[in-house]
Amino acid sequence: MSEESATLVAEEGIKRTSNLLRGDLARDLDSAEPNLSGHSEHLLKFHGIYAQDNRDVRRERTLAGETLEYIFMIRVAIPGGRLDSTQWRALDDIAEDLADGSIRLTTRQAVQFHGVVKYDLQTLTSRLHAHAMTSFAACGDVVRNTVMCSGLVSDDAHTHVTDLADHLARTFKPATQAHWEIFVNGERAATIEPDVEHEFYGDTYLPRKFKIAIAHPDENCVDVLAQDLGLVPGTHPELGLGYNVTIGGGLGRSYAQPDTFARLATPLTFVTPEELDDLIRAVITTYRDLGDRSNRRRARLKYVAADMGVEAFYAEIERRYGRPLRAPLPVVLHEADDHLGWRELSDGTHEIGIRVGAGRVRDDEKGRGLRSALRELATTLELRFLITPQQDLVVSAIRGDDRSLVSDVLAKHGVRGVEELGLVERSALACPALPTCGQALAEAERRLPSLVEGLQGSLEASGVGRRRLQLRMTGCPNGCARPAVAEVGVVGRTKTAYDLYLGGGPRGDRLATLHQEKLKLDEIPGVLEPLLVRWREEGLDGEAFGDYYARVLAP
Ligand code: SRM
Ligand code: SF4
Repeated sequence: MSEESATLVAEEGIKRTSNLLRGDLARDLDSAEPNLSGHSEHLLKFHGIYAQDNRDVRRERTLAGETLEYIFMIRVAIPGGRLDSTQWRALDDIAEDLADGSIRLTTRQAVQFHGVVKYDLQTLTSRLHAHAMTSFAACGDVVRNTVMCSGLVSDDAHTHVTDLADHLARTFKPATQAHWEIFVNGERAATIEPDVEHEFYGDTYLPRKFKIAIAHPDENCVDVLAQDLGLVPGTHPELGLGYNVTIGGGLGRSYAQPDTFARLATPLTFVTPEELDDLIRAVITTYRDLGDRSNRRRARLKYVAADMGVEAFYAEIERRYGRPLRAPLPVVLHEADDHLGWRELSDGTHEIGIRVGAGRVRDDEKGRGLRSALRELATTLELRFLITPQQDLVVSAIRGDDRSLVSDVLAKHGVRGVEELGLVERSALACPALPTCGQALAEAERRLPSLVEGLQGSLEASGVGRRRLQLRMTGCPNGCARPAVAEVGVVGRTKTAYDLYLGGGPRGDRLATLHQEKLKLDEIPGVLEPLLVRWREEGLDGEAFGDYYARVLAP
């Protein structure tokens, strides 16, 4: 092994020797063991699957000398979060037959199934395939699920963008046939011709994940500056419609590695639709070749930008692009729309945004609730389902005549309307954390309702009135619910302690700052209340809490 390759992380070797993401997966999936080997677990991620164990019983099982309860999470990549009724019913069937009974909507408009056992993985992936869905490349060191504001799909004014997330998914999905051989059509595995991968991936793919978002020009629900690459549709005075491109964002940090940090993307250029793919290829190959393959914690594009300096980084992209990078148009970001409630669209159809609550679509113990409601709607009507980057769901393409039917079904199953939601609850996000996430240091999704209640209490006690307060909670600093850009970010540090970040904003254009470390969850409302009082007393007209904090209180 050369000195250079000796410094590469083990995952690089696993990729290189995997025969384009096959490795021993087929054999390991067939074995009688309930789990897979370490190498296979890494390759599995490219196929959208995470090996996990139920952490609620990890300790007692270990103490009793029993094997862990091995379970799998499968993430379904859904470009722009767009599904039809048939697909929604298929997802609902999978939740019932093969997972833990829930459909988990993610902050990147994907769907996750939790609690799947090894022997059901191929059945599940085949069912997805039968309904034109896939988990392939939803995880792994590749271009991930592209997020796109649901308003760009619903709104007639943006038809030129409607299919962009699908286009990017097709263009940047790995070319290897491994997924179809192993997870969909096993019998072909023995006979298949050797296949080739895209040049921009090569046989070791990217150093880590690469994320793209397409923002609405009038609102930033996708948190475009948190992405490796962001696209904001705009009109150039000479070139017409196209995209402003932002680059080098990312939010994850690690307590163990102080040289990791959250970073907002910076504007790169303006491209026409015809130029877009070439530009993305230039960015991806820059990342492929210059990203740090010796330290996975620092392997994201943002560190290439920060370490090289923006000027040199842009020059390298330009060289690979082979044309001068045009100056970007000024990008002005607007407050995120939560897409909740009813709206009538310009084509005369209607849509309703439904608050899901940490993205978890399920029924209550009596078998009633959101999951049943959505199933009934998907069975009765031909609808469009749009997952939002806030873990909520917009049910769209509702004909005028069907609007009352939709309202009745939701009411019958006890689904609350937007007017019944508290203002903290309305925009609160949380990552899954315990018991499934292997990286969780603390609870998040399961403790979100009590934190929401506490903060709602602080909001009311402070006399602020009916004003929004954006809360995001995660079980560790990886930042999966994007707390680093929230007005109030609560980030797990130990089993019982959280760091409190304040001062991000509703436009997603500023990082929050650390306000106080190692708080217990029930201390957080008390810490916030006096700050909310000051906001009421000193805030400017219409000023959001995050903006006030950043202007007046931030250290
Ligand atoms: Fe994430 C890892 C869940 C969006 C940054 N994320 C994980 C894993 C897979 C844990 C693991 O590696 O073992 C989590 C699965 C837990 C479980 O049990 O389900 C997980 N991430 C999620 C989701 C489901 C959170 C949610 O509540 O919806 C989101 C799924 C997105 C999707 O559909 O593709 C999710 N993750 C994000 C975001 C937000 C975004 O992309 O808009 C971020 C911050 C942005 C960024 O990438 O910087 C994010 N997740 C991470 C990181 C830190 C990466 C880094 O380079 O710093 C990790 C850790 C890792 O990759 O090793 C991580
Ligand atoms: Fe897991 Fe941390 Fe992501 Fe939460 S933020 S899902 S705890 S990796």
